[in-house]
Amino acid sequence: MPPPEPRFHEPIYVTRPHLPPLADVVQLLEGVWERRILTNGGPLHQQLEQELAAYLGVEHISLFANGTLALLVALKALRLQGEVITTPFSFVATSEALSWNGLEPVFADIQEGCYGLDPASIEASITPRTTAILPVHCYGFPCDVEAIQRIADDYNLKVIYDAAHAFGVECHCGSLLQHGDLAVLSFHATKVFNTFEGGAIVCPDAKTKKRIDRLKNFGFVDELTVAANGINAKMSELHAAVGLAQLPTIDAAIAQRQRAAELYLQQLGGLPGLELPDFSTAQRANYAYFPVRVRSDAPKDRDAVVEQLRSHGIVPRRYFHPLISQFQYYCSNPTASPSGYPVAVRAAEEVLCLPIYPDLEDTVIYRICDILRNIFLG
Ligand code: T4K
Repeated sequence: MPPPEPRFHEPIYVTRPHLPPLADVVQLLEGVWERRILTNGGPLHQQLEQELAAYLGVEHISLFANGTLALLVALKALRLQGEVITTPFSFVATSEALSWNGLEPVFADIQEGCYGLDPASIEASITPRTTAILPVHCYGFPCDVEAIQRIADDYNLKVIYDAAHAFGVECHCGSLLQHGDLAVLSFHATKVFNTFEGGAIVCPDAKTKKRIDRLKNFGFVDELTVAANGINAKMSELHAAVGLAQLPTIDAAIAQRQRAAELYLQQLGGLPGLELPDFSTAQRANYAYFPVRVRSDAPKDRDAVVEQLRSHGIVPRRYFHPLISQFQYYCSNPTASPSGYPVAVRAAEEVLCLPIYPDLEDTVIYRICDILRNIFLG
């Protein structure tokens, strides 16, 4: 028997930030107050880089003020030009990072199920001007990394993964973040691991990390030398303190997310027209999102389901509607026509991300599932 219905006094949002114990953050901040090293690669920044690399199972990591700046610098670090094949089914920052680098986004289609770029569509989008591929591990589901790497090798293209959603995800060969030339994380408040605002680039070697570390610090090599057109994209000690205090709590937080996802799967299985996410494509999933599909044979369309949930104080999100390519800024892009990415168009019409976060109560999940059962079973 499900527990009794909760009484909602406040809306239930798609996510709620995971926070470390405040006392642990304050303890770290006491050291900052003593040292008066607030930013520019201070000791907490360095410690977090080391601890994250160890936790994530990668060699080198460079911290950033946010994921968007990390994407900007990752693309810059690879000295790209021309066209970059990317997905329209993502947060707009993915394409904005290309435009800020003077690169042209070329929108290709995604795959059913994992929502990552479709290798066949990537290959069909390659032109003599293509220099790289920018796929997204959408919702933390791994892209087809092997097929994408094969294409990159065949056509001599770089691969930069937007791994904003993929903190802690593992595939059969270890960390998903090891794939591609670079992988970029977001530590925004809404992410599995957050530093309020923050991000990182996973680098394959020390030389690349050095270049990236310089780029995020105005391009300075030393006091007298600026070697590249850099930017200020550094993470401060305050944000690093939040990350250091949070990291020891992350395994438990992911386990809580998994529990919530399993409860949804158990409660929503078999509803006609409602397709549930498949987390089994990762060796270790992070349950960052719980995207369901309201299929065309469902009794109501996706937007009507959103309205009904909202009327009960539940605020899911339609990530990622509209598609990036449908925003006004990208309308004049030659590849913006929806005919080029039918799978992404359908996903943008059907996906609904239900609330999921570590302290989401079972009673709330039961209530959300009751509302959905009423809609789908009539
Ligand atoms: N690449 C991808 C694939 C991304 O998804 C993102 C960011 C990026 C790159 C860029 O990384 P960052 O530069 O952001 O590090 C949110 C986030 O702002 C954004 O980080 C994220 N993707 C995107 C998918 O979601 P919104 O517009 O949905 O945020 P907002 O403010 O509506 O937040 C969603 C819900 O979360 C709210 O309804 C309530 C809750 N919330 C939010 C915040 C900020 C809280 O409870 N507390 C909070 O502090 O974009």
